[in-house]
Amino acid sequence: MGAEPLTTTLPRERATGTATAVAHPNIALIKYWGKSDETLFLPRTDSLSMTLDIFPTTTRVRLAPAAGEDTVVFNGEHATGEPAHRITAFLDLVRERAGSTDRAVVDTVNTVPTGAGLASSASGFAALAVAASAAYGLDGDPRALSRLARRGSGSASRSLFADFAVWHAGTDDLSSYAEPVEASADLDPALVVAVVNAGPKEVSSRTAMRRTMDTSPLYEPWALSSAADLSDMRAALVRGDLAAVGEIAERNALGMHATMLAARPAVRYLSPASLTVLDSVLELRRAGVLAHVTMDAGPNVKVLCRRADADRVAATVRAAAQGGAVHIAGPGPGARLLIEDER
Ligand code: 2P0
Repeated sequence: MGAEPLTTTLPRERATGTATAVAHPNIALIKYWGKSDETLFLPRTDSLSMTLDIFPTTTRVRLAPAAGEDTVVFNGEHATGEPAHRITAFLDLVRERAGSTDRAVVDTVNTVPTGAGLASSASGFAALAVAASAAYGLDGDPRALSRLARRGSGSASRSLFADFAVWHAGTDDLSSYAEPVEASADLDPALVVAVVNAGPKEVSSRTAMRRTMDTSPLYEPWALSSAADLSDMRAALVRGDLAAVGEIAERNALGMHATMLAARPAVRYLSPASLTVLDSVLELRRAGVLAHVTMDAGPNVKVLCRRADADRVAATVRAAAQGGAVHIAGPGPGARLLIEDER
């Protein structure tokens, strides 16, 4: 399972003025939880993820030199408020680096079904970083794009890359970037996404990770153990040991949720329905099916299993998910520019 290079890089003198890029979501198997620098989006720990092959985000950036402000269109609707502000703040960074004052029209189509419970900030800022870099004529090198995407949302740094990626926490803007991680072709994994509650979250991940770092006595022990989890995970990926990959991912995620439960006040994302899905995965394991869970800043559960077992795992968690949707994903492609003909 090789890392797919970005298919197109554009030298600076070739600012295109208009560019369209596509990127996919990623799910962390070793979690990012906590920042050492909130302005630069430097994480406290390294993290490692699998890019998915479902629910791409496609983003077109068109420079509008005559316009007085940026325009953001999200799934055909004019965006305002915080979502539009985050995109304008990101474009300000791009303009500063490109030495440009041109405003832009950003048109984003996100294919995650409403309520699918998969965050779109990772695929969204990865696609925006690639499209905006081309439109404004910035460096299209994958590392530069990963560093830039990080400034929109930390997890976006990993969606630049196909299959598995590690995000090095680093110590400054230059040293904090993601890159592909070696994994055996024997792994052949699937992630079954069980949507147990698609409602809006009560505490944003940004607020929750800050509170956890500031108040949870379990945070530092988890951060330390996460470093060990990451090196164990890398070795398991190389030897194609999906059982070990799953075990490590599950303990890392449960540990992250433990840090939040010990925060003051506690942050609890897992619901009774999440725990019912967790129990159904334990049942699968007792029946000899290789399956492990990971959960993010919400109640949905993702189950890592062999691709050959994905339908069976999906049927089991669908029954446990109490009417929630279930999606099956495999390892997905890296972010890339679209050539005009593809649109
Ligand atoms: C992750 N999550 O590694 C972790 C695990 C949620 C739990 O990255 O503040 O939207 O924009 O950098 O990337 C969600 O946080 O946060 C996240 P910001 P982001 O996938």
